[in-house]
Amino acid sequence: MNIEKIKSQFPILKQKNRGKKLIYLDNAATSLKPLSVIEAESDFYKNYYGSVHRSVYELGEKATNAFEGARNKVAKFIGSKDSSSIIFTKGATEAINLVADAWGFSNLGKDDIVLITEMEHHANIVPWQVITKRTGAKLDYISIKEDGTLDMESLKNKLTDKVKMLSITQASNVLGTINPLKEITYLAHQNNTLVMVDGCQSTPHFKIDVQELDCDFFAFSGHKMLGPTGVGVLYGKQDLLEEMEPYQTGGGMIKEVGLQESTWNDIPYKFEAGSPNSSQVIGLSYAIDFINELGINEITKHTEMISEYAFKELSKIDGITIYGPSQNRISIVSFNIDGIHSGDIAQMLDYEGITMRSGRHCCSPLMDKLDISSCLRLSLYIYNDSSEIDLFIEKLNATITTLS
Ligand code: C6P
Repeated sequence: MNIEKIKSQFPILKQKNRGKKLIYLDNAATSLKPLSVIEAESDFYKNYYGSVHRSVYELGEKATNAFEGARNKVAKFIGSKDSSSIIFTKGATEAINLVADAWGFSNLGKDDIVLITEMEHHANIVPWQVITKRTGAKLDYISIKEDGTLDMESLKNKLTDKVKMLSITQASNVLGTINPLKEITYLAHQNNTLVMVDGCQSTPHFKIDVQELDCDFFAFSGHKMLGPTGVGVLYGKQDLLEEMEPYQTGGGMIKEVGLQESTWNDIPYKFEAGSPNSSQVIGLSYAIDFINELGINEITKHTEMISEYAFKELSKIDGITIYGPSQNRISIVSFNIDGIHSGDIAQMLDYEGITMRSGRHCCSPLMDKLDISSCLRLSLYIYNDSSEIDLFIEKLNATITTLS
């Protein structure tokens, strides 16, 4: 990939950070936006803005066509055979809440079990805590091993006939671990357990094929894959979505409304109450175009290559502990330096123009499991190159010397 050409399409990379050249290493939190995505939203507001799904006038019709065109594009992007399986949400968090609430309330009962893993983000923990409390079900955790991979023996042992749902991240936002999802869905389905996948960190990095994975639900956020904030996607198998009660109610999601009762619209509209986030959805479709033009496999290759380089260079630092496996990972490297607080390092690097996240990364149970209060996280994407990693390592070494 031509990284300089890619960089030139991201206007914010011309900005300075604390007066220094911006080195953006916080892509797992959110990615930067190419000009085509920024302009797509502006073009919508300038040239064909109107109310989606509700208008007979030309502008509204154009807006609706763009919105539904985005749905088709998302379906193709993740290998869904039908666009009615694609529900737009405001992010992965809302998508997981939707399933926990709408599926969980009708399908979980006393003593049923929802299984998640010790490496989940709070977005894939808390919604399940709430729904299991409401329904009398139990929440249980699959262990992770010392090397940060999933303990498949623990998974097999915990997969009893009481387990109705297994909700799991495809890639960890701290460890970088990629979970063997095909094997997991196979085991779960043998047990009549549904599988919900948190695809927040995987979707920006490698090809997703929900049919091949055979997962029942799949969630991701647009803003981590070059798209706007405020838009995410829930994929669900059609029969499951059809059986589920709505998550939110109001305009757009109904067929008929009487004084006391209403009937629900077909999927996906049953789950899209209210005027939708149309500009963000359209922006997301341009992000998908951008990714498709580069080629998702090229993106995988590039991010694997630079993260392997970063992993190798970080491993040379005295007193470093790197979390997660050395192989089969996405381009996230989390670490701590003996005797120095992660927040102090992140703050000093910020003054060198280098933006990284430090803290608990919305993964408190994982932090407890690793027996740490926080860590630093480097996360790379398409516009990062090895010279940025060299600069980062140089500044990190200088910071360690200053703070030791
Ligand atoms: N992780 C991070 O810095 P939202 O906020 O809905 O777009 O995504 C939530 C979410 C769910 N699952 C995983 C695996 C995630 O990494 C995230 C978001 C960011 O790691 C913000 S905390």
